[in-house]
Amino acid sequence: MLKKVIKINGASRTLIIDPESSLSDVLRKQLHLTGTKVGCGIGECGACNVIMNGKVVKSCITRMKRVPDEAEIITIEGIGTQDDLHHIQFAWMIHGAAQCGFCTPGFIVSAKALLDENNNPTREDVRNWFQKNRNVCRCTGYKPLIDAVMEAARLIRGEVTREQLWFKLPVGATLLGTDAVRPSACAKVTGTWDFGADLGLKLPENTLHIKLVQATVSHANIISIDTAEAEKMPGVYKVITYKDVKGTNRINGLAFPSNKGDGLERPILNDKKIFQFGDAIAMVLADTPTHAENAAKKVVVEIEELPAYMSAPAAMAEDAIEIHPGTPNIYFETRVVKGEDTAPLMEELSYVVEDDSYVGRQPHLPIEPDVGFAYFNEDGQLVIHSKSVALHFHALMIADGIGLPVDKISIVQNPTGGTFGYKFSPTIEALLGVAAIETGKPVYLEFNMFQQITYTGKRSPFYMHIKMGADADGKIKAMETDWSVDHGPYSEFGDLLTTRGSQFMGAGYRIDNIRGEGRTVATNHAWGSAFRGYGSPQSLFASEVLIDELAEKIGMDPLEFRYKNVYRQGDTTPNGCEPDVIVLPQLLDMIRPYYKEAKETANEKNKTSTDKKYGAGISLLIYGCGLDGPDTSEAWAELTEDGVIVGNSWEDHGQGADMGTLAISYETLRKAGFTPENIKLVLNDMNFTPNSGPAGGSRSNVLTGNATRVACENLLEGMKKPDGTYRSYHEMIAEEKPVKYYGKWTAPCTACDVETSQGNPFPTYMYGVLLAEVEVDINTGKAKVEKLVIASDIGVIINKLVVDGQILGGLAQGIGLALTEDFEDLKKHTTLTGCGIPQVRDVTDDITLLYLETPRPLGPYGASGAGEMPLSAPHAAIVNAIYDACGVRITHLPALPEKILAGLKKLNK
Ligand code: MCN
Ligand code: FES
Ligand code: FES
Repeated sequence: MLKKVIKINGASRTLIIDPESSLSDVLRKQLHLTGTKVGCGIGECGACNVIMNGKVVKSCITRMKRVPDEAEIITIEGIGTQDDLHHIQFAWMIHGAAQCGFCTPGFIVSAKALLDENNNPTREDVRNWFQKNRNVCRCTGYKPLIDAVMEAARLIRGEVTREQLWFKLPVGATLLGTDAVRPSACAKVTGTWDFGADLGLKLPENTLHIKLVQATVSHANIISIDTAEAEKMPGVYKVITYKDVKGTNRINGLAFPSNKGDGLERPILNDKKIFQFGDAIAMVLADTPTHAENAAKKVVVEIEELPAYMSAPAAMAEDAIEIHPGTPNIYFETRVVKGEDTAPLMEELSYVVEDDSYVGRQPHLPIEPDVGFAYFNEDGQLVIHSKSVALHFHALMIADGIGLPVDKISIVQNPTGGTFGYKFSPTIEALLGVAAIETGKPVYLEFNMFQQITYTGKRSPFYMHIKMGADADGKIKAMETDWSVDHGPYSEFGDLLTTRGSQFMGAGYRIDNIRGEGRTVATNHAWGSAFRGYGSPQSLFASEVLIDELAEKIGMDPLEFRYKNVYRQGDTTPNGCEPDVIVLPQLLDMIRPYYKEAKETANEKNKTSTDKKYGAGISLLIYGCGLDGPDTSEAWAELTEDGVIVGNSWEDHGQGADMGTLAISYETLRKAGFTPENIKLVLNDMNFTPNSGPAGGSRSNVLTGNATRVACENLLEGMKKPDGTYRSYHEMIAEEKPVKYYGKWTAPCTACDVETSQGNPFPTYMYGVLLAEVEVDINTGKAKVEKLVIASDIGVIINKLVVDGQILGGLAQGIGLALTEDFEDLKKHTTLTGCGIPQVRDVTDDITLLYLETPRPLGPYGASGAGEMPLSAPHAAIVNAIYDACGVRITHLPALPEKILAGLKKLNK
């Protein structure tokens, strides 16, 4: 042990510390300064940045023995408080720079050190600074962060005042489309928004720490699990295996009726078999995390290794054994039957192209690793706190498995540091449930980044083949599609995902005749979970790249070819229903001038440039809002003495559920004179908030927005007096009128038939057209996105800061998907950097956002969704631009330098 005196946030503190412990542990665990976050834990993300003696340091890798005596350390808590914000924190709020907020303290601390040195930086200086200090953000696309630092610098220099910058709402005016700051922003910028690991440090003393014994192979029979040695280790309370699980020990994957499996193949703790790397085989519960970790190493698992099928083609091979005995590896099939038979048509059409394509296992890479805890409350109910973005679904999915009736389970969403969809599936909820049931004590489980990356769901790779035919006039007449979805070993939502192939291959264009067939395949690579865009990034990549190939064959410009074929009034989607609104021609019109300029600029540059080649490409971006068919959401609104409390389970990944709920409630309630300050939100606690469905499928703004609107309308209806004015709270009580009103909204939709894929699955869609400009280094094959322009129509904008952030963040993930991101190699793709997360230098600062706001007939106040559209096909525009630059057509992502280089070599032969 070491005694050290350190000055923390201006105060001298005497600490007794383990010299080997990290500064972040001492700050968080000994000093309870939980504003400093730990993401990667290995010096890659900057979430833990603090200032030490004027320099930014990564506290997760700074050993206490290296911290000088009397060191002056500044953490986020020392920069400003909720009552006394620093200019940087203020600027962060007004630029919507904190989405999930997990990276926020680390960035703000880093920015403080920069502005202390130089209060007049250029944007490039700021970008270089964040690059140098390895600040990584997965939500924002970085641009708002740079905007915030530039604004803070202006404030520091006294060129503007906060008063001038703060959004002010004229009395009674609408909040829609404004830059109003989300309610959680202040807590996020001050480091007081307690994420799961922060709350974990504040749990009662008798809390047990869980560590997992995980599979180190991808496919095996389990012969025995020996826990004897582990149970004798210091501090161990219990070692839990499948034998201890009171229920069926299976997660319910909510399989479609036509799924050949029962959806019950995912064990909570593996019993007979290991299905993938990282599978949880046992849980060790101990008094400290270290004791649990040490004991976990002593559990002996005897296995018989089986051949691992690490891709759909491998698992579909004739000689492949069934991964789940009794269920074929191809366990779900769907078809598209629209219009006439396509085979004879293809024979006759003037222009026919076909190609294979592949979009891989994109990792979600939130900066906050998975975390949660559970306990029994005073009513004997099991309460699980996690990052769940599907509270009611998850309770249903784990109830039988852990052996409790669903009404004895309550899930609460902790403040969440991004999920991008991986939390649409339960991860640690059932493990926590089993541990709490087995011990009767509070239990806590956190993943490190390695576990987050290797053992949470991933985007499911699609192997696709599309054939498209156009007539002599350049009108698309027929399409044939075939796709195989590698969904990993667990079926949950794999059938639903596979139907996305039928919905989004060829989406955006009038194609009257389609035949297609898709299938879901069990493999031993990472289990498939939802990822932003959910099947549309795979499907649209295939069709949007092929559209360029078809345009080339016809000899038409890709933009004009799209213009000729996109939905017009009366046209139908691949599912045979009319789109909600017709906006693609207008969006292409908006992009056209930028596109022409981009092409000219690229041509000019290419005339003189030899080592670098430049190009421009476009793609359509489309996604539907909702779970297919008559999707439903619920909310409530309660009148109180002080105003209105609005309750719903609009789970917040970081996208801005709080802002959406507030703006939509206020838009309804302002008729009765309520102000945003009168509206209190109660979100995401099953004991208080109703079933609003999951925050997936970009459905919440439409579904829960509508349910919230209806709840508030019902309240106003209840408050209405015969003369049209509204009763006060006291009048309502005096008249014995109810003060709490429920709202429910169901989409008037029909799910697609799995045999034809015909139906009307979504109440609204989101549309975009993206222009990407790239530079390709023809010596290295490295492609760089230089500029993006996106024209979006997501209906009426509820909050401008939020939607700008959604679009910028989604595009940044699209750059990653196009060029670097993957989770394939279990040795290499195990860190944020190894997985190719875009850093600030990888995401262009030159992004233009254009909007068309076409009101949606079924959206709340005309709004559609926003979250997934920007990631539906940006990678197609980037890949189309790479082709335009250098003639190499990448059809299998990511477009790594070696692939481009190989393509260039082939061209030069
Ligand atoms: N919005 C708006 N105006 C519109 C449309 C939407 O202001 N016309 C706002 C909404 O109020 C909401 C946000 O945009 O705050 C996204 O709305 P919506 O598209 O309905 O999506 P959900 O609220 O259902 O959120 C989920 C969606 C999905 S599916 C993923 S995955 C996702 C995403 O949003 N993951 C995210 N955005 C994310 N953003 C962050 N920072 N982190 C994630 O993990
Ligand atoms: Fe320290 Fe990532 S750099 S947590
Ligand atoms: Fe940066 Fe979420 S706001 S990681």
